[in-house]
Amino acid sequence: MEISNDLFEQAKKTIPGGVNSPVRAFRSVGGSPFFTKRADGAYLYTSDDQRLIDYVCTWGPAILGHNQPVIKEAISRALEQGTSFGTPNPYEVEMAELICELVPSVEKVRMCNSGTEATMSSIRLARGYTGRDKIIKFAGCYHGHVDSLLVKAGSGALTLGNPDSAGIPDSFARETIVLNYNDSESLKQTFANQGDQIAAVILEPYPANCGLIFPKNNFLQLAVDLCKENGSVSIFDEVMTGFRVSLGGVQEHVNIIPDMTALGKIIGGGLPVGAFGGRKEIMDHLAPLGPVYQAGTLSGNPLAMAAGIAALKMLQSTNPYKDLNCMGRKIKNSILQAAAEKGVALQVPQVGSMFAIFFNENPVENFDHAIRSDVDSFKKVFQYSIKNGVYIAPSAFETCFISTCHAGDPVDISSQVLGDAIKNL
Ligand code: KE4
Repeated sequence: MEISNDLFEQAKKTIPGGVNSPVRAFRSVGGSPFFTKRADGAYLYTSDDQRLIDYVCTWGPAILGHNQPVIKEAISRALEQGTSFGTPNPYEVEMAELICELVPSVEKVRMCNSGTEATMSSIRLARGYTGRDKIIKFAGCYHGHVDSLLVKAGSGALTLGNPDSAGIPDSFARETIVLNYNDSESLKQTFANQGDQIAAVILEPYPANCGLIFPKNNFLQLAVDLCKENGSVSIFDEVMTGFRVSLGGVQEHVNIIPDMTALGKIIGGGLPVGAFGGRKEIMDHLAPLGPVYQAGTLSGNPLAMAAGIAALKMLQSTNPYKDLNCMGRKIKNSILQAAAEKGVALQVPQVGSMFAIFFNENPVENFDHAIRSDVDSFKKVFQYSIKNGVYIAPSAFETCFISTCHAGDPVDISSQVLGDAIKNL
């Protein structure tokens, strides 16, 4: 019996479903999850003594690879001074200045402890700033487990087949308008009908929680412009794409600047962090300056700040984005090549170090297209790949991530294995 299986049975006795986050349970890809003993570079080392090339990268943070020496050194240096102070500390200022320097929309930023906190606080601030209640989100976008955003959500919710979670009062859901991503007409119409009630539009600029989807027909600029015209707040949820697609996120990549941005993952260097920032006049509505309350015991924690600063500075100095994109293209092309040989219809949306695999005849431009993809074929590819040492996201409705440590053998081996997985269908 594999040790991971024993551990999973044991975990299930005290942790709901045996996991601390649902998507880790492998529910949609079958089998039970492996347990990781340690991680290094591009690899995870499991309790069953398997070495896996990791394309989940702890869901995004590990863009510089696992166990990154520079980040580790920064954490241990900070650790010498203590773990948490509950007072302002110099690291917070350095982190805030870095984010303001690198993310075009951010003039002021507040640190928190997860992407969920970042998006939750962003929409509360937008509501407080505008005095309005309605929020527009898009089907399939996942913004963390925020009550009013767990409506037609992606990621784990979609993976488990319940994009609308139980426990959300109708009164909350009623304040959330759900539209189709890339549907410019419905967005225009909604603003025409009730623009003066809309506090904010929140969107993943590149939705990556229902596979990976790209904007078309200037959809992002339209969302930002309609908000400006109607006195609403545009919020880019760049928790995943921030510092991943480029140093300044998608907003820098496409030069479309929202009013506010939610961040997380990479800015924690692997430790728990979130952040939300935007225009000064909006951010200054936050307590203690303004009437919108938001707080956090461990917000700006020195260890997490030190780790995140090290990660951002390393990304700034090495600028790995071209190389990451080359690796992404190599994997994409090998999968497409194998699919052509096999006569299998699939799409491989890829940007930089992010890619997804849709078993779908047509390009996937929104949630409805995504859920028509063949998840059984995805499951077979997942199972074949993991048996051959390659771990891709355990859901057809997630995105895979590449780190700087994947260069060379890891990418070459993975391209071969993923290609073989397709041919083996
Ligand atoms: P966290 O609260 O999990 O730190 O961040 C929530 C969040 C917000 N916004 C976006 C765009 C996100 O992708 C996420 C979280 N991403 C998922 C993976 N798709 C985290 C994995 C998990 O839930 O275990």
